[in-house]
Amino acid sequence: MPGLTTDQLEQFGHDGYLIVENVLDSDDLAAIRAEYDEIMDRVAVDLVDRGVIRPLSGRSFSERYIEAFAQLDDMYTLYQHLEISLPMLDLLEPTATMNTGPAVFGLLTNSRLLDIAESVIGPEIYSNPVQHARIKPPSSALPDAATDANVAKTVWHQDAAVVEPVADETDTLTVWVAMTDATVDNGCLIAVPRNGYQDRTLHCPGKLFQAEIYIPDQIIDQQRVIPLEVGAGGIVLLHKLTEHASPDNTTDDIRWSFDLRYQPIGQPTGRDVFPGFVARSMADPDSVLSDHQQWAQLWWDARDRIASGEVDMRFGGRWNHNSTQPVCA
Ligand SMILES: O=C(O)CCC(=O)C(=O)O
Repeated sequence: MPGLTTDQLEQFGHDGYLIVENVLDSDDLAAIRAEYDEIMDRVAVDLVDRGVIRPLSGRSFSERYIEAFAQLDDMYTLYQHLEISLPMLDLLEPTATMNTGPAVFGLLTNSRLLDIAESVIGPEIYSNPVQHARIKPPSSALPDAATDANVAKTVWHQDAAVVEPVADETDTLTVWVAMTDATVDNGCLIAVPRNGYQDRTLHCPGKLFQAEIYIPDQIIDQQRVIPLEVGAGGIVLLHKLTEHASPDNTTDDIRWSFDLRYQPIGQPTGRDVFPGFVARSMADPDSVLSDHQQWAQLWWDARDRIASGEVDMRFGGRWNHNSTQPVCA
């Protein structure tokens, strides 16, 4: 599949978002679903053996996920096995886990995603480690206090605000991949079109977790908010300054997506305790990381370095000065 057309690029430049349908094919989606089915089965067996949950009766991933979720007090018990990054906690457990499976690596290095990324950022492509799996059960199945954007609604923010200031000039592109249809009802992305240039908006430090920074609702131009619905296998591109969020999932099924980020090689990622890698390079093809095991090992090594205190997580301070602003109260 070729990259973006000139019209699509122009639209992206103007609006700060672009919906592209049918980017992943059914084999791509099936590989990821199979990986997640396997994880779900493995984790469920362990949780049942330990008496944490009752055996699951659901057949599909979605049914089993919702059923397991409803029985857990702590979402991380299950979620940490499904997320594709480490939790942004100051104190990371040495046993913290995540999914670094081959299907996720296949997604990060998918040639159609890279063709599209290349249209925007050029042929020297680095996979930025700010990446997440979001598997959102019906909001009715969530505990009232659940605010984590991996499973609950996502507060307003710009992606340029979630990284360290060292990456302020980095040309990061967010590629949001729909694993299920994303609709208004199940909490698709919503965004404020940029209309060309826009700067960083004020963000407040997160209330429960410092890392969950947010733009207060009252400074979002609500009249201009639009939903970004897209079918399973489609993607949404976001400019790093585009204000976006996602509302509650009011359906009775899951809303599942991955958000990945790409940037030109050599620019700071803004989260350098986590590992990125060269995903495509015309200038130095030998530098491309194509071995899944090597990539996975980068993440486990990062976990060990952070958990042992060899490196600090070092995140989240950049918006703390706004905590006394009335708008952040
Ligand atoms: O999927 C979501 O709910 C939020 C995704 C997001 O904020 C992002 O991709 O930056």
